[in-house]
Amino acid sequence: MKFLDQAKVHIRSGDGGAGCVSFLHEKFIEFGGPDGGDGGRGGDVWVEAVNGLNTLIDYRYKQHFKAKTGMHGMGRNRTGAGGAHATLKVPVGTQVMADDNETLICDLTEEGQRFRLAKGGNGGFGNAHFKSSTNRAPRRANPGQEGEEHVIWLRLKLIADAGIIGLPNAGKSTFLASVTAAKPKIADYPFTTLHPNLGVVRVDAREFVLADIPGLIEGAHEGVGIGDRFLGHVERTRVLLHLVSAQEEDPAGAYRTVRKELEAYGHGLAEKAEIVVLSQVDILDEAARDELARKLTKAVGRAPLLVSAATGEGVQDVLRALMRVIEAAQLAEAPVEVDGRWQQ
Ligand SMILES: Nc1nc2c(ncn2[C@@H]2O[C@H](COP(=O)(O)OP(=O)(O)OP(=O)(O)O)[C@@H](O)[C@H]2O)c(=O)[nH]1
Ligand SMILES: [Mg+2]
Repeated sequence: MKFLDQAKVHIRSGDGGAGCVSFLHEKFIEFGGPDGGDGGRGGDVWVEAVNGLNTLIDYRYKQHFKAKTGMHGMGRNRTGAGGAHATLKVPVGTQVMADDNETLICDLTEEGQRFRLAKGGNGGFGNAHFKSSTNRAPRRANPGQEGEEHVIWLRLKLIADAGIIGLPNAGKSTFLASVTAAKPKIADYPFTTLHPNLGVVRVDAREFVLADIPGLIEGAHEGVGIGDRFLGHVERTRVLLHLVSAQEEDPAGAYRTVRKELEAYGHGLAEKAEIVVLSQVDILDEAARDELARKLTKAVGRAPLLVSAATGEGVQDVLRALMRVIEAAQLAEAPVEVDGRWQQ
């Protein structure tokens, strides 16, 4: 199963600067020769893989990248300066495809890897270039060559940073839909979700990838229901978002059922960081909320966050809590320099 984040981007390299027509005029030099300099080269468009980006979300906000035009040549044989390059910074693992979205242009698998997507136009020759024995005072210069224009696709296979788990109908897909552009199916019957869905969450100018999986029920680890088939998708996440619906009469029991399945499944799922949330709280009044929160606190050992994906209440707090865990995990994994050597 592939989860793709993709973005269509328009790029254009810079035009070359024009060559210059100029003649040397000096008081005691009778026949000043042509001295028009060449135009500068237009800037290229590059793509570069960098660390610290997980998604292509930035390319949903900015889709046009243009390098600068080269400067025109000038008299006294001065060549114009080259135009500035434009560089698309993308996460490691990004593939660049041609405008058919099929032909691979480059595959950026390592940090720092760069590829030139569009070459800047050459600068035009100034008239000094056209001087010859037969034409000692050429009045011609070339315009700069035009830059290249392309449409490209950026594609990135996403790996979820956070996974939403819970019983069927806990509101997992609703939560995902309320914080990302993902459009999972939502309905009031169990097992609405048959495949995991992914979305990109943006919170406080940072971003992470959130996955929603089918609901878990008792016996899921033995293949009851369908949730177990997809637990593998949350194995590589850094944090679990465990939703317990406020519609549950026994929230502690609902919480324990899911925890038991995680433990039985193994693969480190039970040891993963977990943010516990009482979801759909908009259906309850104050007293009922307190009651359910108290029961859940007892089962979990700490107070749950109270959230309603329907009204947005508490949602930002959940996203921030997830982001904190993800960032801490990323920091712990980042290579550090010890005695001049990089350690993983
Ligand atoms: N009032 C209210 N209803 C909600 C909220 N979140 C979800 N629901 C409703 O609860 C039902 C189940 O929501 P889903 O998001 O499909 O639940 P799920 O956990 O993805 O369910 P499965 O995919 O079947 O495991 C739907 O009818 C939703 O409209 C909420 O915050 N408030
Ligand atoms: Mg669902």
